[in-house]
Amino acid sequence: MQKILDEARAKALAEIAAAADDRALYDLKVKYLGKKGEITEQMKRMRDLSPDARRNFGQLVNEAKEAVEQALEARARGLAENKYARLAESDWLDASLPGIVPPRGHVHPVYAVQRELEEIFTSMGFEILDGPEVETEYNNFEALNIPADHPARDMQDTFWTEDGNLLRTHTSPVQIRGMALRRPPLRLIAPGRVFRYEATDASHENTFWQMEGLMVDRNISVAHLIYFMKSLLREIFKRDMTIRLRPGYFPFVEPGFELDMQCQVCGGAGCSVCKQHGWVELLPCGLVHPNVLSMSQIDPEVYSGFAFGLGLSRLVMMRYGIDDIRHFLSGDLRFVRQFA
Ligand code: FA5
Repeated sequence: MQKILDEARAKALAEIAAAADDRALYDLKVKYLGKKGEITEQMKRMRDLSPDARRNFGQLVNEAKEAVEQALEARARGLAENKYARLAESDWLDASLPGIVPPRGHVHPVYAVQRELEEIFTSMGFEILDGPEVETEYNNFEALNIPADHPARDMQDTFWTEDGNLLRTHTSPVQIRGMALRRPPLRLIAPGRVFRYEATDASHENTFWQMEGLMVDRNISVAHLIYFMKSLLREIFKRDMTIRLRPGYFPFVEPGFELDMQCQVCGGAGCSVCKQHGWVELLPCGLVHPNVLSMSQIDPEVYSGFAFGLGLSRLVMMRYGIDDIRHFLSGDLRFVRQFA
């Protein structure tokens, strides 16, 4: 009996030492220590022995059982260590490597300049007003002294909606909204998108950005207008720009002016942006027409005001030397990324 036990113990230890994985180890545990395992079977035989022999043999069986249990544990630890060593070799990580930088967006160049303008004007006491892109005919034209049969309606080709409204052709209707919301003295700017039904070229888009400016108070004159326009240009370009002021006609201002800037794309030599003239129309302006004040229930005998309608898209073109306005809404990321 002892010989059988010794043989079973030796075989178990050898097989456990050679077990290739956890599954094989489990099978060996069942084979030797399970209910019908080879060592368990030896225990069952003890009942046939005399009390003395049973005590001796029982001790041997227990020793064999313990030896097999220890061998199983040791092999399980060895297998686990091997597994982690292999994993560390095949699946390693260098914690000192730089991480993967996620792509980061940034604002469109038009909005970047718009934000700068908003800061400049709010620091001078102006408030920022927003208006809807779908406007009423009244706000876009009539309240600006452009009645239905006025030839000035042809100056801005219009997208009409089926219900008689329109896509605003300029930011000037926000002047009207501002005067309905606030009583003088008032100072406001209104940046935003405007829409015109017209053919596009290097300096004309059907969708572009403008920024309206309006100041109404007692004794506002052309001197105020020029001061604020100069401040705007100085802050944006950080240097003196070559500009010219000439008379301009807009039904909602009197007198009206056109402020042109020497083309920054060609330096004034002539290119497709300035149509070979060397000058770009940028900042029309004037003193608010008394009719416009009256229609907004502001007494033109008491108050006067100035207004300007900055061509914001063109200002951004001049600032960065962009040679085609159509880049702005092209959706071409190579263009936009240059301003990151
Ligand atoms: C107006 O829109 C007037 N509302 C401006 C104004 C406001 C005058 C207040 C007086 C007082 P105009 O149509 O000229 O004016 O447009 C103003 C500016 O927008 C132009 O000087 C130009 O810089 C820009 N602009 C006009 N049309 C386009 C276009 N199709 N594409 C890009 N920019 C344009």
